[in-house]
Amino acid sequence: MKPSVSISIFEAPVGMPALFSRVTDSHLKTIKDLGYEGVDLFMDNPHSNETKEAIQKLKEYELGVGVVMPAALARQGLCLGSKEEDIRKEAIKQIGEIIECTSSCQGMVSLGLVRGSKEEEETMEEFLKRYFASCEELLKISEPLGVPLVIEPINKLEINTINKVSECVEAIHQSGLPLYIMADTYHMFLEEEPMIETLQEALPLIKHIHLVDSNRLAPGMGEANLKEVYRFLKKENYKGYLCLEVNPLNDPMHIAKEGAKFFKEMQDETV
Ligand code: LER
Ligand code: MN
Repeated sequence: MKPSVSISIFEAPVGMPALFSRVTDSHLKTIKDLGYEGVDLFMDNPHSNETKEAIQKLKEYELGVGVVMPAALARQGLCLGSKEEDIRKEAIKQIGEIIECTSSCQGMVSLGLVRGSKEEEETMEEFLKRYFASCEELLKISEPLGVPLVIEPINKLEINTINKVSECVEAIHQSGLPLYIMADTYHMFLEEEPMIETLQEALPLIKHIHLVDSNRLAPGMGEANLKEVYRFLKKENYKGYLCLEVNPLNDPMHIAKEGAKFFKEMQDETV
């Protein structure tokens, strides 16, 4: 299991769970020195110089890229489940370009907030039909490039579709598409305690995990039993990233250190 942190290429707006804002030498040095092995990357424009430099710098520091997150596009109103065809098409175009960029750093791409919310008067089936039609378009780009697409269940205060990991398992099976899950324990804490049973069922589809406490801070800073989650994943031989996709508050260094302390303690325990 590989510990990692979230970082944004652009200046992260308040409320975006990027532990570090901007891919600078000093941030990457801190991440590396604290023993993290990679990052999840908030990306908006795959063509910008900032993005190209960020990918280059991550390679220099030998930090892996777990998942690239296009959440900023959702903030601009783009979503893959939109009823408005031009919005849906534009979302497919821009996320398609992010997938192409991600293939240069061996990451995966998240289809989390960018799926969007369903209209009040429509059924979930109607929404999911449009969303999975968009995913099918994106798979035509991602599959030849070997970039897995992961769906993140997100709590209902942020979005009204696929709030639970268990719903995500069912939706993926029904779609029949080769899509995977990115589980986030912060959302799981709000939506489906106890987590272990759900994780157990979803494990064959889970490719990535945001390991975040109940208050969206580092493991050990809130109320979720993440030691139990860690021990379970270790026992199940999960080999992916455990990413601190957390709020920086005003002190990202402190939170990064708290996360590193948690991982050190857990690694020592299971040697
Ligand atoms: C959304 O709340 C979330 O957890 C992030 O992964 C952003 O995409
Ligand atoms: Mn997340």
